[in-house]
Amino acid sequence: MTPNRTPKEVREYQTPAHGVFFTVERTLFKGRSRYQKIELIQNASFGRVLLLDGLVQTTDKDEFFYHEMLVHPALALHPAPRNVLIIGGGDGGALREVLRHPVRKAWLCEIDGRVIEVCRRYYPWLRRDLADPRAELVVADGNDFIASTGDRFDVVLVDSSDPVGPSTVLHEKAFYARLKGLLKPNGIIAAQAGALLYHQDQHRRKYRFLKTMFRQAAFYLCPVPTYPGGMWCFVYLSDAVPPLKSKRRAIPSGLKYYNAEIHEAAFALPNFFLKTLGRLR
Ligand code: AG3
Repeated sequence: MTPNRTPKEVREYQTPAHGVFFTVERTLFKGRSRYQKIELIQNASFGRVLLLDGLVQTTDKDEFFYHEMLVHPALALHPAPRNVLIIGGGDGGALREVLRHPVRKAWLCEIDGRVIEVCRRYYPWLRRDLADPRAELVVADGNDFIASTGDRFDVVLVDSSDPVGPSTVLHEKAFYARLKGLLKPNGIIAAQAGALLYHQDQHRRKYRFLKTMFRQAAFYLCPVPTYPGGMWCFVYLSDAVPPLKSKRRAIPSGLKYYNAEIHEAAFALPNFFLKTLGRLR
């Protein structure tokens, strides 16, 4: 008789009563930095799975949904994206997508050097891309970096964690005001904004201030199967370039999710969310 052994697993509680789990084939890294708990495990269905403080950040199987949709809507619309800043994104997925475009320079500003160290060891794209002469790694708090940098950016991408907990500051008005001050003419910001199903109050609050700050402020969506609720929100912000029906530069080849039709469709929002945003009564 085979003994009935429960396999080792990691879980994310997406609400106190619901969540996802991954059985652990192998623990690649488990440790604590001064900022957070870092776990990288190997799972038979999803490949490598990175969790920070128990929240799923990146899985091999579905990271492209998220990273392509964070990066390409803004990068494809900007007429000439030369300087691009990524805040967060220590796993390098966003940087990988940015470098598919003919940018001059991409800054990766990640607060946790330990995350970079671990990801560099296990994600070949991060090793490759950090060696790209266009990439500059800055290990710093995004808020401090944007307060002190003398550079200006065509596109800023915010690849932060959830709009609750330690990342809360990266979802607030003061942060967006500072980001806006760093944009060159035609500048665009795209930021991950949290779960469609779970962060409605934060979305309402955020939309209220964003639409007073930017001529173009829009939420857009894409599925991320392993994230809470399965459907994820992003914001698109610009004073110059509307998100829809703008002229697009060539879309890089070889993408797995993003295309011209997905772009237009991503800005269509369900009624309950339009109500949250005050765009439907
Ligand atoms: N940053 C957003 C992850 C949020 C996921 N939230 C969660 N699992 N509760 C992703 C970093 C990937 N570069």
